[in-house]
Amino acid sequence: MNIGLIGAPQSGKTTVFHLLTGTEPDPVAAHKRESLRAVTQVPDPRVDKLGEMSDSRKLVYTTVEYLDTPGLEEGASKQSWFEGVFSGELKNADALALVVRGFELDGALESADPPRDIKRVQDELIFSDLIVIEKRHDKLQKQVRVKTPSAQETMELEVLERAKAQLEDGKPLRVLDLGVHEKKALRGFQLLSEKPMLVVLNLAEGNLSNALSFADKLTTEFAADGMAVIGLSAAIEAEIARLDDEERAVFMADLGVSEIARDRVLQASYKLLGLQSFLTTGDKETRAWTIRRGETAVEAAGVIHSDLAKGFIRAEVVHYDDFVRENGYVGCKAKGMVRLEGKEYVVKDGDILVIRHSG
Ligand SMILES: Nc1nc2c(ncn2[C@@H]2O[C@H](COP(=O)(O)OP(=O)(O)OP(=O)(O)O)[C@@H](O)[C@H]2O)c(=O)[nH]1
Ligand SMILES: [Mg+2]
Repeated sequence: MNIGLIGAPQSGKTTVFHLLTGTEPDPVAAHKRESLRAVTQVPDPRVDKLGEMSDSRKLVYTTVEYLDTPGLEEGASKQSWFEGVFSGELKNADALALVVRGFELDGALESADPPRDIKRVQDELIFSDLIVIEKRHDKLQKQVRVKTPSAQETMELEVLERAKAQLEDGKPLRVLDLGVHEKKALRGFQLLSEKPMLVVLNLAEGNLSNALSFADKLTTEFAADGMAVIGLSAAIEAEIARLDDEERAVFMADLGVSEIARDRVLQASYKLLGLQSFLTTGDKETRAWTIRRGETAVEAAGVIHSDLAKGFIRAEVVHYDDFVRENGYVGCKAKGMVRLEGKEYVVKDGDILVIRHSG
């Protein structure tokens, strides 16, 4: 699963990339203008808690990969942000995180204006998709003029027309209501405005708590476009990351912030991908595993090991909240909270599973 960082030049993409992935800036790599990729763990307090309860020797978290592409070369300002050499990499991403500059920058051509930048990038995404859709639409239309279209082609043409209308209306494809087959018909085009998108508002250091309510305001403003906005200050977060626990508490209290934004962004982008976690726990290890919303017990078993899916008999399921409340398996079993579920059981976020299997 990977998330591509996008945004206007100098909006703070690379700063946010290093912050989210815990990597250090490398001046040599930056100079080479190569894209950066790094896998990072998604923090999960449930893993920590279960690990403690089970006295696990090892804790394993889920992961997400981030991708940062270099900004445009100087003088390339007329080029669309998404038509450059790195557009292929972005088209391959499962989701996008749009970094928006909320701080004033010396030498910048324009002052910070987050709503303006969000709209601009959104328009760029829509424009880029429109080119792809129109091309395919024209080609298909020519074909159906000379020969009777198959059912598949008729459906595709219909979907393309709906997508085109949506884009011409200035709206992203992510909020177009499509069925499973229609979505599938569009998948191959790797359309950018269809990808889930999180906005990371990179705010100025001063007055951070006011700034965070600004992020909430923007979330409301852009809700209809299917985006969520999270505010942070990459500069402050980078500093927080360098402090020890005690200093960190003091520093955060001074600023009036209660949470590390890095964790919020990582968790939000995980959810944004339509992902959720089920858990396994024991003295050997406590681990969070990734599944998509709606996946079943046998699919979850397959994530752990294909043999578990093949030999699947039943899953013992107890939810994390019950597990903690009853202080572990013994208490849960006594209250009948450990259920036996079959293959088709839809796994919920936070379910703790034991797979019973043959062989
Ligand atoms: N004051 C302040 N400056 C920041 C912050 N985040 C980034 N910057 C500065 O903004 C400039 C651009 O940051 P980058 O992270 O390189 O931005 P970018 O989007 O990767 O830039 P390109 O790749 O060139 O498009 C740098 O000078 C950073 O030091 C922030 O939170 N506060
Ligand atoms: Mg950069």
